Amino acid sequence: MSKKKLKDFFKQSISSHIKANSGQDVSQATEAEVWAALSRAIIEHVADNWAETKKAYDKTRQEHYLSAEFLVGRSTLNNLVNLDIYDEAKDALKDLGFDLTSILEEENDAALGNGGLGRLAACFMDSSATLDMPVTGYGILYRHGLFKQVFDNGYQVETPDVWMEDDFAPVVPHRDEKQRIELATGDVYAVPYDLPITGYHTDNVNTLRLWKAEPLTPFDIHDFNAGNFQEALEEKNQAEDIWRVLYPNDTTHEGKVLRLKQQYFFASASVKDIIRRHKENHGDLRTFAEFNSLQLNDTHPVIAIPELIRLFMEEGIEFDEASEIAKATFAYTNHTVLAEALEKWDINIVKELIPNVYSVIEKIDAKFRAELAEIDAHPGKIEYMSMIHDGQVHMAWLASYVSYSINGVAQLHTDILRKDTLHDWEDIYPGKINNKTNGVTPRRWLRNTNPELSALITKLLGNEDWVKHADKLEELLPFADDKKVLKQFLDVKKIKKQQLADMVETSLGIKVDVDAQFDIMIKRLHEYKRQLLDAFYILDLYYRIKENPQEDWTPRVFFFGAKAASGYVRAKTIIKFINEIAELINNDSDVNNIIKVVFVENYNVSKAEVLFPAADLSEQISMAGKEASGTGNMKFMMNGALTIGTLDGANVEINGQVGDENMFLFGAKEEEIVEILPSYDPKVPYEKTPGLKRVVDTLIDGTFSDDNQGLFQDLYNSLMVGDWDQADQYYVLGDFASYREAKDRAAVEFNDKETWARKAWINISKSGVFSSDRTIREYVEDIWKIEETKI
Ligand code: GPW
Repeated sequence: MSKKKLKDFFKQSISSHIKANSGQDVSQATEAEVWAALSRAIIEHVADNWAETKKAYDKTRQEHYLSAEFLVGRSTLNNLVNLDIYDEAKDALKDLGFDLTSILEEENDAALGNGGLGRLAACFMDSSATLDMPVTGYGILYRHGLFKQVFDNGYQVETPDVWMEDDFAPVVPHRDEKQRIELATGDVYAVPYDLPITGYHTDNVNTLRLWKAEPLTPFDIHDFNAGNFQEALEEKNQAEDIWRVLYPNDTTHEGKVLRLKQQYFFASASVKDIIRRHKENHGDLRTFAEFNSLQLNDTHPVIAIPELIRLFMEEGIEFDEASEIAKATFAYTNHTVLAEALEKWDINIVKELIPNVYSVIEKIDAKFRAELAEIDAHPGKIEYMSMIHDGQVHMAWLASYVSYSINGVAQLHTDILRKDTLHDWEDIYPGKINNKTNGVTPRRWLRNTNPELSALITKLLGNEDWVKHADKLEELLPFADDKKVLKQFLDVKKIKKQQLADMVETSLGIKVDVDAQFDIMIKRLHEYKRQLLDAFYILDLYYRIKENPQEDWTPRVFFFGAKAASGYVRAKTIIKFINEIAELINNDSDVNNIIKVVFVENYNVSKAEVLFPAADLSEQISMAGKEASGTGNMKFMMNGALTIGTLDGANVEINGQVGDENMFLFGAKEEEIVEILPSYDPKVPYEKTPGLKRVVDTLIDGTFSDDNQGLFQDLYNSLMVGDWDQADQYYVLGDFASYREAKDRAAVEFNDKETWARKAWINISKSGVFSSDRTIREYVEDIWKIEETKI
């Protein structure tokens, strides 16, 4: 279509969607209505290709990506750029009297995920579509996504995320493809809502299928007629509970019945949908594994395994054959080695909610035990590895047994799976465990959030091919010695820092200096990620500046963004502690022209899009061995920030790309931690490291107030009291000296702008391998065995 025709199409389509929805002329519409109409116009624009893509995929082997979370964020800008219709949409809106940029601000984030795991799934959707791969995502259309965070006197308060009313314009329902879900508490329907997933500069349009629950009947007419209005709506309420809200836990497992209900609900709906499609397209259920593979994003969808076997048995296939098909169908991704995240369900919960599924799990368990006895495995080992033991169903073991592939998400993480978490599985099924280092989509995280840097890259490389072939970023490397280019990079960085500064001033009323070093730590709040280490550093720096105001201190702004799970008291205490530090520093005129602390409220994907491009220094400071991969580390790198980090997760691979000289490594290594911890006494660094005692003691000496709730005392105790496996489990005090040395060095080096820019440029040039396109290609080649299917 010509540019003129496209623009006319958008004008016409937006106008008529507004008329149809509100009975009004576009000139009367609100910006929110225009955004919704634009979303519908985009769907109209891709509709034919979308249908054709589905048809093409139905003829071939397909991958189905099951995930309880898809942290999509906003879609519209991404779609306009991918479809190469940004200018036409902008011009169309201009003619209609609207400004595209402010229309795009109307879109609420789809916060259907907690953090890294959910955002990874969203990046995978983008890459699969861009690579024309037959991949469909399946999840839940949560009515309320991750809670909205507000600060009240420095404390985190959670409020519901109201991101959609009764409908959400970018998704389309397919009521004809609804599924009936069998629950002991009463059956419900699962109705699919499809979000189109556009790829960058391709015609293929993939699908993210999100399920909503509905009652079988809208209300009970007999109860209603009898005047029992509550009872009349009971079934409806039960169904709505299922998709009401995303559980706010990141890397911790809570054995709540409703959560199992959610998991079973979307797993069952997805499996039924996939089986239906397979039957329609290929007839014979016995060819299922030839045409379908299901990737389980952590253990959250693992209940799909017994469900698939159960459904096959209902179709007359014997258990043994059905389980062999399942073994050729499922693949499992593990995202953590933290024990508290490995999902286990009390037998009674599973039995009561889904008795027929439970009896299949028992069969799988028996088959596994028999297979292990066959190879003379030690009885103790069999017991430990079995899916059912100690009164619980062990989801990770169920996944590990049945899946034909188990993958970790960064090399170090996979190594730890092999040697620790899953070492028994590695012994018995050598080769099953494999690595797929995470990646992030360069469309959202570079091209769209940093158009200024993208324009510079495109100018230097001569075209935009790098957006689809991120390995081409390596061709930027020679410019690391080009002073003019480095100057241009610094100019871009300043623009991005100004944009963040503006956001912070508008939303929090804090003014920051864009020439200061922007030091940013954004991720979920968790003890293992060690926001506390950063906080102690800042507080120590504050005291050092107070003592020596005349020294040549590098101006710095320390940014945080983090949500804590609502029930995770200690994490919430750390938020309060950082906010107390911010109060102290930002209001002290002796220091606030040198350093400031900004805790960005309600950190989410849209705020991340402003934060990543503005960073000079990227904080990746987890205790070595704990962060499976990290993906924020990759987004910072792509945008030209230097990493300060431990050798953990994908930091190890970032280090492999850029070398020691282009990042700031510190802290104990994983193999050292293993040696140190058994005899570790945090009181030793506490006493010995100059300055450390002073900052740790602020938790108990009245420097800060937690309104006498004992929260800071508990945090202090978590560091200082108890045996080695209790006191300072995450080695905050142990790594403090090394962290301070590295961060002081990063501050000094920042003063040499050109050297800093050169290092940042090397980081950008070497970031191509962290494109999720690379990751998806590896899944495709090694696990999924699917083929590019271009329409
Ligand atoms: F516990 N991750 C996450 F493993 O964001 F399931 N939520 C989770 O519930 C889990 C893991 C789970 C993260 C990892 O912490 C992070 O290191 C990794 O980069 C990310 O998943 C994507 O693999």
